[in-house]
Amino acid sequence: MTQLMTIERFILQQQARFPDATGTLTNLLYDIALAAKLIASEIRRFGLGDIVGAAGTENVHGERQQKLDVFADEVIVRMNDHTGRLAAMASEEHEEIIEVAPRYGSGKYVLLYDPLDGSSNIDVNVSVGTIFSVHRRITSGPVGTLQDLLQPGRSLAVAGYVIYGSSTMLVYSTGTGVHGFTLDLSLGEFLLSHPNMRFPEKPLYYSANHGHEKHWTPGVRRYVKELQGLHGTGKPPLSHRYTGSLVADFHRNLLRGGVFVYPGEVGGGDKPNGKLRLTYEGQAVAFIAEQAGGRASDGIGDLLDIQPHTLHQRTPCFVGNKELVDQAEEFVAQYDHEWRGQYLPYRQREAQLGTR
Ligand code: AHM
Ligand code: MG
Repeated sequence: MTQLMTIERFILQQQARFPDATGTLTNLLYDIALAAKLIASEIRRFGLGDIVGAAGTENVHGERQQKLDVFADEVIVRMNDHTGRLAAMASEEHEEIIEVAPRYGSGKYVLLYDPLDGSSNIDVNVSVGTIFSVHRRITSGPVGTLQDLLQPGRSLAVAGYVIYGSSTMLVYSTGTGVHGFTLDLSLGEFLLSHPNMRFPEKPLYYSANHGHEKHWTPGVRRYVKELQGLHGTGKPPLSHRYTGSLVADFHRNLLRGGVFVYPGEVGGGDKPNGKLRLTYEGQAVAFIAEQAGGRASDGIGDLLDIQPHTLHQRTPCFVGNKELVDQAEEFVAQYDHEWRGQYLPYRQREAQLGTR
């Protein structure tokens, strides 16, 4: 009989390769996998909840969507706030750092997450996701601090995402490749379905919100034309695919090859640093991309090298096959001189602070 590789078994095997490991990270990953199962189960029931709710409540649609975000957030907090594994957390749903009570011990790690990314897609039955990243704690007081949470992606211990799609998948990396697990509903277990995920050499897709094109810089516009094969270089065009859920777009591009583009906006656009949050969206996909043979950039340099200054700061993001991301940087360098200051204010600030 073929041996089923559950996520627990796989993580334990990985841990065995590091004799000094205490198992904390392993258990933290179990906690996240369990939270993912609970969120997946609630998402599956969501449509039915709507029918039930429609009987008595006004405006159930909006309220319910709100509740699913909050539900996902609460599940993750409750699953992790008492285990002694974490010193602090940060979530898209919380303006401030989520402190972990000192009575639960001061854990060695901090967790950053977006509990339900792509939430505008919940109502219309398009895939959504959970994104998470884990840093080793760097301070030593009784509770974790912002300093522990604001570290460059380069020093991540774990990053991953869960996609709630036609099936639920958990994809993660601890820095030794990227591994994907599919939730088997009959067993209630995540089973290894995609070991050692790598971007295919020949990319098929690019993902970008073309509705914002008039706010793109000249470099980004030219870059996207290049992706469309319009520069007469003889390269085959990439097809365009965009869902508005980062996890879904990134996951498809990881499996089929491609690049996700959310640039900074200029010329009256209201997103000078793009839309993605650096710490719990950008860093996580960047870490996974690199581990899968790809990379991520903010258009100027590696996204993993950016030192965050605030929990919810945004970053322009080009992530996917390495050569496609390299190419984005080339176009920005060649055509966007006049925009750089406006386009990437926090890079400027970093330069002023001398942190890069
Ligand atoms: P959210 O965290 O509020 O859901 O926003 C992030 C999402 C990403 O999943 C997605 O890539 C992006 O927003 C889509 O933005 P837009 O609708 O501007 O294309
Ligand atoms: Mg989000």
